[in-house]
Amino acid sequence: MKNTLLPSVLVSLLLLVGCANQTSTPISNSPNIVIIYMDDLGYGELGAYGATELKTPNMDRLANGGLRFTQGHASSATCTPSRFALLTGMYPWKNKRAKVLPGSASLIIDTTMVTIPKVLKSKGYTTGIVGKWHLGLGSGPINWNEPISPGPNELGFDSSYILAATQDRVPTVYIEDGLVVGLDPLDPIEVNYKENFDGEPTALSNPELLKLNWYDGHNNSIVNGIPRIGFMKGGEKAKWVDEDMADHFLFKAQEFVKLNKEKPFFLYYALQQPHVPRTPHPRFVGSTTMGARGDVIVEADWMIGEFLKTLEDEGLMENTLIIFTSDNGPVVNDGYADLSEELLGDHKPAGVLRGGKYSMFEAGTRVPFVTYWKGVISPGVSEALISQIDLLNSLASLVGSEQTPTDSKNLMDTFLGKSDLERESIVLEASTKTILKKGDWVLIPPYKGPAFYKMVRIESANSDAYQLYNIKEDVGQKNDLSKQMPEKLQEMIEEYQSAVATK
Ligand code: NG6
Ligand code: CA
Repeated sequence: MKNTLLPSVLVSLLLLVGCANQTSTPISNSPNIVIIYMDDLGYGELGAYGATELKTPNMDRLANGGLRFTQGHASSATCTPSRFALLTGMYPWKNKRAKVLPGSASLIIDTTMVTIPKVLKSKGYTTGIVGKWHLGLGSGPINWNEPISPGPNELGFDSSYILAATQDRVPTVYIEDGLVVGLDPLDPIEVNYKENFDGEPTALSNPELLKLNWYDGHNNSIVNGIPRIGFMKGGEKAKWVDEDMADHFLFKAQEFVKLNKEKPFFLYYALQQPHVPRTPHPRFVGSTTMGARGDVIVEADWMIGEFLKTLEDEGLMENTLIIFTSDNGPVVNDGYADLSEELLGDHKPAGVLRGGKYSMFEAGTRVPFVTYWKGVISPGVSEALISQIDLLNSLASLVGSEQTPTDSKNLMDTFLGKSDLERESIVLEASTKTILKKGDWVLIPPYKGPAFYKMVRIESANSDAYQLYNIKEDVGQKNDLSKQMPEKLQEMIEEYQSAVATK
């Protein structure tokens, strides 16, 4: 039976219950669920979030046709920890291994842990991931020429089509259900993050082979003329074509939907844009005046539009909850000389917020966050403080599964726009440091380190003293109130200490 068709008796019954409670149309408790997860997309990059220099009609369609959260947070200002928290509902700072990982890292989620795909699978969902993983693979040194396990398929995903770490880290191959796609057994893959393989070109030894220059780091193996982090040998036929990656993932995401449309499905569609290296397909090159970074955002927007068309063509729009968000805040120069900084113009990736990727300031974790469900979620804006960490128990509640005792709060009614319930507070992480956000207040404890990350040109928020901000009155975090408001400061310090003590 098609999951959009409920037996008519059940429908009438549900309608009756709905009327008795004077609520709107009753909702299905097993809609398809899609998480569209961007990589490094900032709070200010969507038209719907105030961007004027970039056109994002498809992301805006979700944001304006759904519920647009103005205080939706990733759990961390970098990728791996945010993705860990998204899937497990656990604060990433509780897992020492939840740090930006090399491509050779082993899996950092214990296979006994509860995850979103496991919860949904237990309720009959078919579950899949397409796109960026970055949570490690295997349980020791990885042999890329044999089935690689454990990975997403051991954490509740029925199918997986992933890039292991990041687009800038080796191995630069796709992995489907634990197997490198297109691998020629006569040309095995070797990966090393410490030293190069004899005679293999690197960005330092053979700069003439580069079509894109490195700015910081990124000077190891060269693949497709792009220098990467880490060394790789072999696997020639299996290597991805960077410019085709977005189309490739879109195709896989569409294929997953078409294959699984008869039963409820969960798809984690983790796009690689606008993370470095930014490699727009030629048809998107020059689609903005901002160079590669702007062009890949437009490219990603187009992909999302095509993906939505597939849901429409398959008649699934009214029965699919879409969650759109990003793993951390924006960065313009993240280690490649791709002119994104020079060509940025008036675009403000972080919008009105201070900081960016890696930063403890608001733009590190406050990201675009939208819930969209045609006919069920009324278009609107919510100022509720929510986090991606809350999706685990919220989705569990939606599908009638039990709550997991973890850091995830059931805010499903808020995600559906039926309530203003929000988190009372949240501990956010940036580059292994933690801060507290509670109500209108943000406390940033003292941390050693540069106040400004020179290479990426982002303010870290490191300081010798506590900082206190009222983000309702001062969203740009310009006025540190720690000296003016000693009592509030003390209260927040105590809250922070007790929040990080509860392991
Ligand atoms: C940094 C990389 C950066 C990016 C980041 C991870 C350098 C100089 N910088 O170490 O380019 O890959 O790691 O980004 O190598 S994340 O979004 O996956 O967290
Ligand atoms: Ca990221």
